[in-house]
Amino acid sequence: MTDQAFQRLLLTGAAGGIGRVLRETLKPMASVLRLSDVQPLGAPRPGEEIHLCDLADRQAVDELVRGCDAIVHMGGVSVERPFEEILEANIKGVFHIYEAARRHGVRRVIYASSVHAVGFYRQSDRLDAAMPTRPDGYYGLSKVYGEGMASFYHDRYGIETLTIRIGSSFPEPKDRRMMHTWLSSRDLTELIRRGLLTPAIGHTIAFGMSDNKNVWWDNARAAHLGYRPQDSSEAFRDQIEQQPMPAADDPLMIWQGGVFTAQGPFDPVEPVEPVE
Ligand code: 15L
Repeated sequence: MTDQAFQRLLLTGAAGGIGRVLRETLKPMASVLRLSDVQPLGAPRPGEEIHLCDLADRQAVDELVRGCDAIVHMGGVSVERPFEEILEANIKGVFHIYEAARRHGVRRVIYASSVHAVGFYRQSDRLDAAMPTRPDGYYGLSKVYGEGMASFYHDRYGIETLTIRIGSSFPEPKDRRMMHTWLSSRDLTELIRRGLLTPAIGHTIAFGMSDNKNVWWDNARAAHLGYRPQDSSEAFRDQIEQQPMPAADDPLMIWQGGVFTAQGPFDPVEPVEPVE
């Protein structure tokens, strides 16, 4: 696979934790890396373009996508939040991205979905990409919506997408659950590279995990990508096992989505008089 495969590659969410890493690691793939976020991104470095952009603004996203060959869509709200916030950045946002891709002839998208699209599976369940989604909140629901968007724009318009259900992409796993879900930045970058460069991927869904010892997910349906993770959470086992063991009924120990399954509701409920 060749590097500098793209003239202009768009990275959304470039100010976020993952985005800041990909700003460095995806640069070799394109002559110009166009970066966007609602948060400041600093001054452009050589070979970069900076576009501050609210994903909820359809016109602004249309301008953002114009002139790009491919899109790595990491932008949006990345945690559980009230529905109205998720609606703007994630649900409208992903529609605006695909609609702009269609209008400007972009043929390939990498879509950052999440473990939270399947967060209400138990940790004892084993999943592949064909199993039904089980979102664990509004955030997870927005990721399911985005996966549907990717499927529809492929079937209707031929735009190809690698949907990555990202587990936990941090420098290190933070707790026992992340021993299963951890994805190193090196492996994430490689998975994105495969998604951008592998011919004829249609709409492929891959679980974004490193070569961890005990995993919940089977990536056989994404085998055509040839993704071979290099890192493993095992390197952090000793330090993670020094943490106190959570209670057996802690969501962290039961659900694939961990604590996200127990967040909300966000609207304070007025006490209701019992009906006689
Ligand atoms: C996600 O989707 C979040 O964006 C990230 O912040 C982590 O919480 C991750 O899932 C996870 O559940 O580990």
